[in-house]
Amino acid sequence: MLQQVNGHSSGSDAQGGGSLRKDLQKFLSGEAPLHQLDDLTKVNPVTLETVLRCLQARYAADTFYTNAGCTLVALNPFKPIPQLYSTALMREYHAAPQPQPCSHSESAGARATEIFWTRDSRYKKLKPHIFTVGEQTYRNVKSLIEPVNQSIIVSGESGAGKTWTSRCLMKFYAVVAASPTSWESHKIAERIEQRILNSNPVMEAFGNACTLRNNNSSRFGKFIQLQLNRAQQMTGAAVQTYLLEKTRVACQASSERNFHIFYQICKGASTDERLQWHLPEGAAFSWLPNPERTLEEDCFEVTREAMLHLGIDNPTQNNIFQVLAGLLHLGNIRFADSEDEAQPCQLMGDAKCSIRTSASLLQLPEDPLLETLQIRTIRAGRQQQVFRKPCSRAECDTRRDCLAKLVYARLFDWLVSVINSSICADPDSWTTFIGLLDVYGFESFPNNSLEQLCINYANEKLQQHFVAHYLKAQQEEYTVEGLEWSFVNYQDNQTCLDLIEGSPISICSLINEECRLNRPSSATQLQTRIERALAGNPCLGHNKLSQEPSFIVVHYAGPVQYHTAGLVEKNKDPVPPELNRLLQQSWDPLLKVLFPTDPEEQPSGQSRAPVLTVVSKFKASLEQLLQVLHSTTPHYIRCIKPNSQGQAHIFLQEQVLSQLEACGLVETIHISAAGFPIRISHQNFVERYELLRRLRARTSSGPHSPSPDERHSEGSPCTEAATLQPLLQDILHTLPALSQAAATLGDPAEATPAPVCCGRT
Ligand code: AOV
Ligand code: MG
Repeated sequence: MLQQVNGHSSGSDAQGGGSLRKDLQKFLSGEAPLHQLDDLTKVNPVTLETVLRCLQARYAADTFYTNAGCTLVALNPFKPIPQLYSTALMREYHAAPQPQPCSHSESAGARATEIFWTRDSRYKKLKPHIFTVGEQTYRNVKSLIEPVNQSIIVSGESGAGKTWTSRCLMKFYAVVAASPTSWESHKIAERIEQRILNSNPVMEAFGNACTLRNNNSSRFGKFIQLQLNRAQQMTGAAVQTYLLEKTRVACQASSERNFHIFYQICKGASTDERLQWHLPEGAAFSWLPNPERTLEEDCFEVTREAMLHLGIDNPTQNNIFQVLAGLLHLGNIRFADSEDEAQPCQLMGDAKCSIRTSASLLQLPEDPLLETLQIRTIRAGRQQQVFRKPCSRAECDTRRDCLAKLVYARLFDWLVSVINSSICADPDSWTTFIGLLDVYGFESFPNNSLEQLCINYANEKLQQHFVAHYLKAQQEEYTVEGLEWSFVNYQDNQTCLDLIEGSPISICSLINEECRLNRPSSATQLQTRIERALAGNPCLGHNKLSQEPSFIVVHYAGPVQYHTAGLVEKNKDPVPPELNRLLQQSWDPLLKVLFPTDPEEQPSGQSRAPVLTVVSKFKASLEQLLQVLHSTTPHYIRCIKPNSQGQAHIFLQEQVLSQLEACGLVETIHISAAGFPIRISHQNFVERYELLRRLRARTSSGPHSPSPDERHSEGSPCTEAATLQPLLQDILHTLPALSQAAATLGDPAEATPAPVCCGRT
C-alpha cells in the first residue's frame, strides 16, 4: 500500500524498512541506485510502484527530469533553480555530439536520436532535460532528405509546469537558433528573438490568472510556431491561441483572481496614471477579488517593457490600461430590483458615480451606456419596428458582464494579432517550424462548467493524439511488419471522447441542440437529457449526493462533475446587438479599432452569418490544431505536479501516482523498453547508408582505379573522402545496430517505402 509522504528526505523514509532492504540489496548487487536511473525503461520491473519510487528518489535528489522512452517526465521543483536553465547549460546541450537528424517517416524521431546520443560517452554526462528534447527536436528539423516540421507537446495537469517548460524551451531556441554573423543582421535577429520572448509576459499578463490550482494559471491555450530558415536560424514565430476564459473578467470563483493585468495596473500605476485612470490607492473593485495577495506576476513594469519591445508604444499602452480601468468601474455598477416591470431598474448606491467614470474611461456617452444595460430593444414585424423592454435586475447584470467580456476578448485577440505582426517572419524567410503546445491543463474544481468541459476535452484530444501516435500506431506497425511482439494494453480514451464529441449524440451535440432550439430549459432538464441519451456510455456518471443538477465525465485523468446550470447560455454566448452598437459609438481610439462600424450591417442589427456556439468553435479549432500536430514529428514532455500545494520538497505519492496512471506512463515505458528504437523507411535507409555498401564492396574487392563512369557517378576521390568522413563517424556510433541490416541492403532503385525496423534497445 502506498503512503503519502511529506518532506525532502522522506523519499526513503516513506518506503519503509522493506524498501530500504530492497535498495540495499540492489546496491550490494551492483545495480544503480534508483535516483541515478536516468531512464524509466531501466527500472526493473516496470510497474507503477517502481516508477513512482524511482521518480521520488530522483525528486529527493533534486533531479527533476527523467526519460521514459519516447517521453520526458518533468517533475515540478516548485523552487527556482537558475543553474538548471542557464545559457551556459543550453549551450552545453546544444554542443553535445551530433546525432543523426531524422525524417518524418522515422516517426519515433526522438527515440531514434536517443540511441545515437546515448552511445557517445561524452553525451552520457548530460542528464535528461527539457534541453535534450529541445535539441533533438532542433536537429530533427534538419532532415537529410527533406526538412520536417516538429512539435513539442507539453502536457500535465493544472500547475504541473507546462507554461514554465515551454517558456524555457523558447529561451533555449532563442539561444541555439539565434541568427547570424554580420552585425546588422545580428541586430535584427536579436530583436526577433527578444520579441518572441517578450510575447510571453504580455500574453501571460492578459491571459493568466491565479486559480485554486496555480497562481499563474493559463486561461487560454497557446500553440507557437518557431519559424526556422534553411540554416536553422529562427526568423520569426506565429502564435495561435485557443478559447480565452473570458468569463473570468466579470466572475471569479471564490479564492481565485481576475487576469493579472488588472492587479498590475492597480498596483503599478504612477500617481499621474492613477488620476488619469481613476484608480485611487486602495479603491475597491468587485471584479478584483483578493487584491491583498501579491504575486510575482503582478509586475506591471515587466509587462510594459515587453509591450514596448513588441511595438506597442506608450500612448497605445495607456489607452489599453484606460479601457481596462473602465471595465473595473463597470464592474462596480449595481442595479436594484424594479418594482414596476415597465420601468428600468435603478442604480444602487455609488453606481451612478461608477457608470459616469466607466463611461468617461471607455469614451462612451453616459446615458446610452446606462440605457443599453437597462433596456433591451427588440425589432419585430415586417417593418422591423423597435420595441423597448426594461430588463430585470439579473438581465441588467448579465448585460454589464457581457459588455466587459466582449471588450476584453476583443482586446486579447487584438493583442495576439499585434504580437503576431511583430514576430511573424516573411513567408519566404522560413522553411520549417518547431511548434510548442501549451494548453490549459486538466482541471477539476468544486464547480465545473463549460470552461472546464472545453479544457478537459482539449486534454482528452491531446491524450488521444499521444495514444494514437505512440501506443497504438507503433504496436500496429509491428504487427503489419510481422515482427514478434506481445501486445501491451493501454487505456484508450475513445469512449470518453465519444461521450463528449461523438456523433450523432454526445454532450456537445446535446448542449448545441438546446442552443439551436432556443427553448427555455432548466438545468435539471439538461441533466436528464444527457443522462437519458448517453446512458450506455461507461464514461458518464452521476453523483447522487449532488445538490445541484450535474453529470460526471470519467476522464482519462479522473472523474469530473460538471454543473448543468448556465451551460446552455454559456455555450450560446449571446451578445445583444445593442452592446456592439454602443461600443461602435465610442470615440476612444482603441475601441474604434476593436469595434469598427460595419458598413454592411443590416438595419435589423442581426448578423447574417450563422452564429457558432462556443463548443462548435472550440471543436473546430481543436481539429485544426490536431491536423497541424499530425503533420509534424511530435515529442512529448509530461509535466508532473508532486503536490497540489505548490510547495518545494514535498512528494505526495498518491497524487503523483494518479497522474502517472492517467497519462499511461507505465504502458509507454513498456512499449519503449521492448520496442525498436530506430525506425527508418527503407528508402531513407538506403539513401543514407548506401555509401556503406559501396565501401564494403570496395574493401572486399581490393584497391582499384575507378573507371571514368564510376568517377562521374561517385565524384572525385577528394570529395568522396569529405563525404565519407562524417558518415563513417556516424556509422561508428551506430554500427552495432546497423551492420547487420547494411549487409542485406538492396539496390536503392528497388527500395520500397515499407519501413525497416532495426536494433532493439
Ligand atoms: P501549468 O502551465 O502546467 O498550469 P505552470 O507552468 O504555470 O503550470 O507552473 C506552475 C508553477 O510551478 C510556476 O508558476 C512555478 O512557480 C512552478 N514551476 C513550474 N516549473 C518549474 C520549474 N521547472 N522550476 C521552478 N518552478 C517551476 V495551467 O497554466 O494552470 O494548466 O492552466
Ligand atoms: Mg500554463
